[in-house]
Amino acid sequence: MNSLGRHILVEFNSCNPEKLNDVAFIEQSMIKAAEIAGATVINSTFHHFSPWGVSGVVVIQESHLAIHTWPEYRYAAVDLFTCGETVNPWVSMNHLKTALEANFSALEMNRGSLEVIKKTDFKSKDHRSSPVPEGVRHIERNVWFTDKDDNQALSLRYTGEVLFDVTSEFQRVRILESYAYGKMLTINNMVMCTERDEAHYHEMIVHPLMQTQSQLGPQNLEKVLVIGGGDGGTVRELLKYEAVKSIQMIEIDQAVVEASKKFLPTISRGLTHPKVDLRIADGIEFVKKSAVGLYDVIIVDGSDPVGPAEGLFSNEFYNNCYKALKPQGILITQGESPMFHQDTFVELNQSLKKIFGSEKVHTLLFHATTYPSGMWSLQMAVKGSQHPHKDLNFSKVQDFCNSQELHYYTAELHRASFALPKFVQQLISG
Ligand code: SPD
Repeated sequence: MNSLGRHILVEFNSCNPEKLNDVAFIEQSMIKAAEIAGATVINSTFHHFSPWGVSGVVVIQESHLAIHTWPEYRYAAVDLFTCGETVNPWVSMNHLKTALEANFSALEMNRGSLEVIKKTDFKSKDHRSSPVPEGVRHIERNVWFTDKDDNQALSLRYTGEVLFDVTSEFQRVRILESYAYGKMLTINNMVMCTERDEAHYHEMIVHPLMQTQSQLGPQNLEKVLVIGGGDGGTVRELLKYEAVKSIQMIEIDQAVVEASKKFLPTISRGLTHPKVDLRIADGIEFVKKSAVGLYDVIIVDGSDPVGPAEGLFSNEFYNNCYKALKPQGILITQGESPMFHQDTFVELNQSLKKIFGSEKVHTLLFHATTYPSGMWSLQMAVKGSQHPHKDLNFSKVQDFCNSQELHYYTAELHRASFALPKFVQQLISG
C-alpha cells in the first residue's frame, strides 16, 4: 500500500428505518462490523436524536468507523478509515448492508499518499504511554440516550443494553440502564422516570396535594382517580395515606405497566395493592363518562403532550375532571416545564384557571433532574376553598414526612414549591 490508510465512504440506501432509529442496534452492529473485519475496538460513542436519527463512532486501534442515520430518508452515511493492512473494510460494509437491510454504493480513497508526504524523524517527548498488552482488551462503550426538542436536550449515558423494548399501538416503551440514574423508563425517546430521582416527581405530584386536602379531614381523601401513572410511583405514594379507601387508576398502555412491574419493582410495587383498581383504558374517555361529583382527588400523571397524552392537556378533559370531582375535590396534573415547554406550561395554567377560577389554581415547581431543563411544574386546582399553604399545619405535615421516611418532600419544601421565580410569575400572570 503506497499510502498511510484507506478511507471507505459508503451510502446505504433503502434501509429499514426502524433499525436506523435504534441506537442500541446500530451500536452493536457497528462494533460487530469492526470486529469481524479484523479491527481492535477501543471504545464507542453513540447518540440517538429525537425525534429520530443516530450518530456514532467506533474508535478502533486502526482508526475509526462512523455512522450518521436519517430514518426518514431510509439513509445512512458510513465511513471507515483504517491504517495498515490488517482490517478488511469490505467485510464491515457487507455486515452493515445485511444488518440495515440496505443497498449500498461506495467510494474508496487512499489517504496520506506516500508519493506526496515524507516521513520525518519526529519522536514524542512523552514516552510514558505504553502499548496495550497482548490479550488485554477493554471496550469502553459510550452510548447516550437523548431527550430533546429542536434546541435543547438532556442526555444520559447508558450501558447500550435495552432491557425492554415494546412498540405498542400508542408508543415505544423502553427500559434502559443508565450509569448515573439506574434503570429508566422511556416513552418515545422521552424520560419518564429513573430509579434514582423518581421520588422527586412522585412525592411532589402526591404529597402537596394530599396534605392540602387533609386540612378538610380524612373523609376528603377517600376516593382517588389516577389518570396515567402506569409505572406505579404515584400509587405507591398515595398508599401512604390510610384515609385513602380506593384508587381507580386508568392507564392507556399495558406495555408501561408490564415494563415497570418487570424492571422497576421499587416503583411499581403498589400496583397490585387491594385498594388499587387498575384498568387499561383511555383516561380521556373514562373521565368523559364518569359520574358527576364522584372523586375527592384526581391526579393526572401523564406523559408529554405528544401521542396519546395530547388530550390530557385539553380544555375538554379538564372540564370533565372538574365535573367528576366532588364539590370539595382537588386535582393535580403534571404541568411540563416553564423552560423547556413554555407554551404548554402557560396554556395549561390558563385553561385550568378558566375552569376552576384563577384564585384556585396553584403552580408548584420542583427539581426534575432527568427531564430536560431540570425545572418542572405541577398545577394544582381546587374546587372548594382549601388553600395549599395559608392555614396549613406545617408541624403535622412534617410529622407525616418523618413517619414515612420520604426522600424529597418536606414541610418546608411544601411552602417553598409554591414560591415562583419572577419570570414564571410573569408567564402565568395574564
Ligand atoms: N418529560 C416527562 C414528563 C413525564 C411526566 N410523567 C412521568 C410519569 C412518571 N410516573
